[in-house]
Amino acid sequence: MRSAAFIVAVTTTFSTIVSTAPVAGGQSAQLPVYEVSRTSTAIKVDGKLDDPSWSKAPGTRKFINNSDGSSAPYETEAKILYDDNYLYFFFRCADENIWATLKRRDAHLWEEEVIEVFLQADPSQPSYIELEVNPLGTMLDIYLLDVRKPLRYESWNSEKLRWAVRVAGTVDGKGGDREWACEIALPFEDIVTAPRLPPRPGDRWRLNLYRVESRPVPTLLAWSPTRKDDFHLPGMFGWIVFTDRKVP
Ligand SMILES: [Ca+2]
Ligand SMILES: [Ca+2]
Repeated sequence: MRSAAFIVAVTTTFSTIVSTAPVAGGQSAQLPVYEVSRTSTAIKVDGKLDDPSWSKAPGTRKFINNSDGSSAPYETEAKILYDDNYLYFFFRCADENIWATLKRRDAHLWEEEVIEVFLQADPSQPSYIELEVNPLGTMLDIYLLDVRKPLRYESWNSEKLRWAVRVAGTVDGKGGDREWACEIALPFEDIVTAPRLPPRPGDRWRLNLYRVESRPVPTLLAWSPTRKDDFHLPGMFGWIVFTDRKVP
């Protein structure tokens, strides 16, 4: 169910506009809203945050525990930009022990450490896209027709999808690491349910961003916590709003 109430409050430091969603017990959860700036220069997808556009893009609020919205032990931040052809994501994950082993595209990356993007461009339709990237740079891309009803994801691949990771540490499950980062460029041409492509200022899509941590402590983190042990709850996704704010 979608919330009728949309924008409740605005602050300036982070994109912390919120909307609300009903949750169990008749209470409502606050859903984050991120205003997406438009980049004038193409993003170089190399896992580095050194593009001038990223420095001007606001960060999301810090990721929190998916189960209850409490503050998380690992710092995670994301940024989002768009241009005529792509929706860009940047994740930065502080991590003292980075771990993943899976190297085959579309492997079950969620069983290890990974970041995830869930995007529902038309909230009136049940379909959504799921992307996962692990610190080894392995991609899982899925097109779901409905909740947990994917097209065969080993064969559905976004052809123009680009991504890269950068690791400050070693991906070996041993301590002494600092962080890892991931950059993704998702081509609009694969977001087939979007009401308008490219999106125009004011267009609103549903989105959630997640992080699965395994070592040292298994933890599920979210930008917009679903408050269940389940990421596939589009009604609990946050919102992105495309703006005409331009960054270099
Ligand atoms: Ca870790
Ligand atoms: Ca795939």
